[in-house]
Amino acid sequence: MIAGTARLLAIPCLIFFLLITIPVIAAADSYTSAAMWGSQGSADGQFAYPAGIAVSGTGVVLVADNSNNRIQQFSQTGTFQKKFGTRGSATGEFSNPWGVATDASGNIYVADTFNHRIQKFDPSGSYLMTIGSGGTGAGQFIDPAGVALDTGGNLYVTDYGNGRVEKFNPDGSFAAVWGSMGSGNLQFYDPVGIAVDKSGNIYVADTYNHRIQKLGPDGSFLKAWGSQGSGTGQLDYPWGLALDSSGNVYVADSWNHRIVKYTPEGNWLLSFGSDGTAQGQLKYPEGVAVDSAGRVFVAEGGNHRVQVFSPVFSGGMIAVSSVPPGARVILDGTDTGYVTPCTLTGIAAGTHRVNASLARYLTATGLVPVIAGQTAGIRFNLTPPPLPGYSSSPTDPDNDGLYEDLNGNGKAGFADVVLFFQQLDWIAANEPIPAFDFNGNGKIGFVDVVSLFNEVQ
Ligand SMILES: [Ca+2]
Ligand SMILES: [Ca+2]
Ligand SMILES: [Ca+2]
Repeated sequence: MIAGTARLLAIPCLIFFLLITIPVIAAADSYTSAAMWGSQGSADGQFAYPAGIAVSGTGVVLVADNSNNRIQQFSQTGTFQKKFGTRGSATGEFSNPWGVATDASGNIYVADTFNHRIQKFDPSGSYLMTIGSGGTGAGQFIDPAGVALDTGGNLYVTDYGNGRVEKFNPDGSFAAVWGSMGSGNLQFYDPVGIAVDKSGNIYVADTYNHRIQKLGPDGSFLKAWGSQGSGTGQLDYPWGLALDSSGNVYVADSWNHRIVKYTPEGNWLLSFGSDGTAQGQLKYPEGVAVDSAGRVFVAEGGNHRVQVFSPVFSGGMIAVSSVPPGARVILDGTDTGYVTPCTLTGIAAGTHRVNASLARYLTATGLVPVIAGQTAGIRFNLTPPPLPGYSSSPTDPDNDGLYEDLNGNGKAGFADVVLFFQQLDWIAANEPIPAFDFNGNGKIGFVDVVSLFNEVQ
């Protein structure tokens, strides 16, 4: 026994882990202006009070050029590609279009506001259909302002003048109407921006109530946040609203000349922008859209331009898991207080040493390269220490968390049962109990030897 213990101490600490880098976007710390284009006018690439903005799945930027009564299409870097529409009320014509959205096929939906209708176009800008008409009935509008699509291709519209939200089926037929004019829950006062998350929850910029309302997929009231003002948590005429791929909420807080970002639950994360004309400043932002990389596109009604903001990350994240779970996580020699599985946030870019420590299992160590803005993942397979006189750890051939192969030769057999019987007291005193508790009664004893014997027959 003494000789065995001496040999055990001589064994170098074995390391077992898997390292995976997961391309998940971490939380941005701030945003910086990356590009802007446009000026007041009616030439290609110029704007007159641009209102709505959308980024399609194929990456083109569509702008509802409100007072020019047209939709303009750009590349993500601002190269003018095409335009369609002119002032009028015939199909394909507009009267101060406000909101614009695209579906999964790239079809374009335009809130043709003062014509009290939604028009649908194919990705090339050819007219497809008209949805709704002027009025207060089901499926009718007074000045529809915002449009959004869910993952199933259903259309949602903020019916600005009627103070409500309407839903239409993919074929354009009326599906549902929610809300009425007012300031209570599920009441709206001139709502503009609208977006739908992957679960079907509906976010509405309840503009003249200076708040955001969140509805369930069935139109039920979930929560509201915001009040008029310029402080943190306050809004002043929130117009456009968009979601990113994680469901975070971006609001064009128009009269505060800023963009506000919230969690999906409505918790304030950050804001950026201030009143002005310089790059990075905003004037009456009306429309907001977010692309799959997390870049924020803003239609600035007051500056007659589009400005693009890129997320800035000061650090990354490390997602740590282990088998079995519950190990303490030590980062660069300091106990983080977290146990696996967990995610460490705000980690400086560079390589970090991570340890996972669980009572009686061998401590595992790994080096994790962290990239700002990304989540690096590390998973530890924690193993029991070798039995006295053996150099290999026991193994778990069938991966059920029980280590039937006590001598560590990779397979479970009668020799392992004999070893278990011989070292029963040592195992009970030194090995992790769950790894050898073959009958599952929470302790190690002779019955476990019998259970193992029966299992390896
Ligand atoms: Ca097993
Ligand atoms: Ca064995
Ligand atoms: Ca037992």
